[in-house]
Amino acid sequence: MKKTIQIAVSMFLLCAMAACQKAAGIQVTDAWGRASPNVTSTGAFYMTLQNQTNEVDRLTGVQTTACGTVELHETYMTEDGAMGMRPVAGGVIEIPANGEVNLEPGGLHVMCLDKIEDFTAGKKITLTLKFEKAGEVQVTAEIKEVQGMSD
Ligand SMILES: [Cu+2]
Repeated sequence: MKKTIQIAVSMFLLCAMAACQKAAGIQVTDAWGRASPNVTSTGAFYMTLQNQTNEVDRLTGVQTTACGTVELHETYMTEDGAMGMRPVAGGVIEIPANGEVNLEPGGLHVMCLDKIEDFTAGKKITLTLKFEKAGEVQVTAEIKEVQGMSD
Protein backbone atom coordinates (compact mmCIF):
# COMPACT_ATOMS: atom_id res chain seq x y z
CA MET A 1 0.00 0.00 0.00
CA LYS A 2 2.68 2.46 1.00
CA LYS A 3 4.68 1.65 -2.09
CA THR A 4 1.70 2.31 -4.35
CA ILE A 5 1.30 5.76 -2.86
CA GLN A 6 5.00 6.50 -3.37
CA ILE A 7 4.77 5.56 -7.03
CA ALA A 8 1.70 7.69 -7.48
CA VAL A 9 3.39 10.65 -5.83
CA SER A 10 6.55 10.38 -7.90
CA MET A 11 4.51 10.18 -11.10
CA PHE A 12 2.67 13.28 -10.04
CA LEU A 13 5.97 15.07 -9.43
CA LEU A 14 7.25 14.03 -12.85
CA CYS A 15 4.09 15.41 -14.36
CA ALA A 16 4.45 18.69 -12.50
CA MET A 17 7.75 19.28 -14.23
CA ALA A 18 8.25 20.93 -17.61
CA ALA A 19 7.76 17.90 -19.85
CA CYS A 20 4.21 17.25 -18.79
CA GLN A 21 3.16 20.89 -18.82
CA LYS A 22 4.45 21.22 -22.31
CA ALA A 23 2.40 18.22 -23.36
CA ALA A 24 -0.70 19.98 -22.08
CA GLY A 25 0.20 23.14 -24.01
CA ILE A 26 -2.76 24.69 -25.73
CA GLN A 27 -6.22 23.21 -25.48
CA VAL A 28 -8.59 24.02 -28.32
CA THR A 29 -12.30 23.54 -27.66
CA ASP A 30 -15.62 24.30 -29.35
CA ALA A 31 -14.15 24.70 -32.83
CA TRP A 32 -16.86 25.44 -35.39
CA GLY A 33 -17.35 27.17 -38.68
CA ARG A 34 -20.19 29.33 -39.90
CA ALA A 35 -22.19 27.99 -42.80
CA SER A 36 -22.02 30.29 -45.82
CA PRO A 37 -23.56 30.13 -49.28
CA ASN A 38 -21.47 28.53 -51.99
CA VAL A 39 -21.46 31.76 -53.99
CA THR A 40 -19.60 33.46 -51.14
CA SER A 41 -15.84 33.11 -51.37
CA THR A 42 -15.23 33.56 -47.64
CA GLY A 43 -15.98 31.72 -44.42
CA ALA A 44 -15.14 32.02 -40.74
CA PHE A 45 -14.12 29.68 -37.93
CA TYR A 46 -14.48 30.20 -34.19
CA MET A 47 -13.08 28.37 -31.14
CA THR A 48 -11.75 28.72 -27.62
CA LEU A 49 -7.98 28.64 -27.07
CA GLN A 50 -6.83 27.74 -23.57
CA ASN A 51 -3.22 28.19 -22.59
CA GLN A 52 -2.38 25.61 -19.93
CA THR A 53 1.20 26.74 -19.51
CA ASN A 54 2.89 29.47 -17.51
CA GLU A 55 4.13 31.20 -20.64
CA VAL A 56 2.42 33.42 -23.18
CA ASP A 57 1.82 31.65 -26.49
CA ARG A 58 0.72 32.96 -29.86
CA LEU A 59 -1.44 31.55 -32.60
CA THR A 60 0.59 32.42 -35.68
CA GLY A 61 -1.43 30.78 -38.43
CA VAL A 62 -3.98 28.22 -39.50
CA GLN A 63 -3.83 25.76 -42.38
CA THR A 64 -6.68 23.90 -44.00
CA THR A 65 -7.30 22.38 -47.38
CA ALA A 66 -10.77 23.98 -47.29
CA CYS A 67 -9.42 27.48 -47.97
CA GLY A 68 -7.01 29.03 -50.42
CA THR A 69 -5.85 31.54 -47.83
CA VAL A 70 -6.41 31.78 -44.09
CA GLU A 71 -6.01 34.96 -42.04
CA LEU A 72 -6.53 35.79 -38.38
CA HIS A 73 -9.09 38.58 -38.18
CA GLU A 74 -10.73 40.87 -35.69
CA THR A 75 -14.05 42.63 -35.99
CA TYR A 76 -14.10 46.36 -35.25
CA MET A 77 -16.36 49.36 -35.46
CA THR A 78 -15.58 51.75 -38.29
CA GLU A 79 -15.76 55.53 -37.82
CA ASP A 80 -19.21 55.67 -39.38
CA GLY A 81 -20.50 53.01 -37.00
CA ALA A 82 -20.43 50.05 -39.36
CA MET A 83 -18.86 46.70 -38.53
CA GLY A 84 -15.67 45.96 -40.35
CA MET A 85 -12.97 43.36 -40.06
CA ARG A 86 -9.24 43.38 -40.55
CA PRO A 87 -6.21 41.16 -39.98
CA VAL A 88 -5.12 41.22 -36.32
CA ALA A 89 -2.15 43.42 -35.43
CA GLY A 90 1.07 41.58 -36.15
CA GLY A 91 -0.91 38.73 -37.69
CA VAL A 92 -0.95 36.74 -34.44
CA ILE A 93 -3.41 36.09 -31.61
CA GLU A 94 -1.81 36.14 -28.18
CA ILE A 95 -3.00 33.70 -25.51
CA PRO A 96 -1.99 34.82 -21.99
CA ALA A 97 -0.22 32.39 -19.65
CA ASN A 98 -2.88 30.22 -17.98
CA GLY A 99 -5.49 32.23 -19.81
CA GLU A 100 -7.93 31.77 -22.63
CA VAL A 101 -9.05 33.62 -25.73
CA ASN A 102 -12.43 33.22 -27.37
CA LEU A 103 -12.77 33.45 -31.10
CA GLU A 104 -16.45 34.25 -31.59
CA PRO A 105 -18.85 36.02 -33.93
CA GLY A 106 -18.39 39.79 -33.58
CA GLY A 107 -14.81 39.38 -32.38
CA LEU A 108 -11.73 37.42 -33.30
CA HIS A 109 -12.07 34.78 -35.97
CA VAL A 110 -10.15 32.59 -38.34
CA MET A 111 -10.93 33.98 -41.79
CA CYS A 112 -11.18 31.66 -44.73
CA LEU A 113 -10.50 33.36 -48.06
CA ASP A 114 -10.87 31.74 -51.47
CA LYS A 115 -13.05 28.96 -50.11
CA ILE A 116 -12.32 25.64 -51.76
CA GLU A 117 -14.86 23.44 -50.01
CA ASP A 118 -18.53 24.11 -49.39
CA PHE A 119 -19.39 25.35 -45.91
CA THR A 120 -22.63 23.46 -45.46
CA ALA A 121 -24.10 22.65 -42.05
CA GLY A 122 -22.90 19.35 -40.60
CA LYS A 123 -19.71 19.27 -42.62
CA LYS A 124 -16.46 18.75 -40.69
CA ILE A 125 -13.32 20.62 -41.65
CA THR A 126 -9.86 19.88 -40.29
CA LEU A 127 -7.77 22.86 -39.23
CA THR A 128 -4.10 22.82 -38.30
CA LEU A 129 -3.38 25.60 -35.83
CA LYS A 130 0.20 26.76 -35.47
CA PHE A 131 1.36 28.06 -32.13
CA GLU A 132 4.69 29.69 -31.44
CA LYS A 133 5.42 27.43 -28.44
CA ALA A 134 2.87 24.60 -28.49
CA GLY A 135 3.56 23.80 -32.13
CA GLU A 136 0.86 22.37 -34.38
CA VAL A 137 -2.55 21.44 -33.00
CA GLN A 138 -5.14 19.78 -35.21
CA VAL A 139 -8.81 20.38 -34.60
CA THR A 140 -12.02 19.47 -36.37
CA ALA A 141 -14.49 22.29 -36.87
CA GLU A 142 -18.09 21.43 -37.59
CA ILE A 143 -19.98 23.80 -39.85
CA LYS A 144 -23.10 25.21 -38.22
CA GLU A 145 -25.93 27.29 -39.56
CA VAL A 146 -26.24 30.67 -37.85
CA GLN A 147 -28.96 33.14 -38.75
CA GLY A 148 -28.22 36.82 -39.39
CA MET A 149 -24.77 36.99 -37.92
CA SER A 150 -21.69 38.82 -39.13
CA ASP A 151 -18.12 37.72 -38.64
CU1 LIG B 1 -12.72 38.20 -41.30
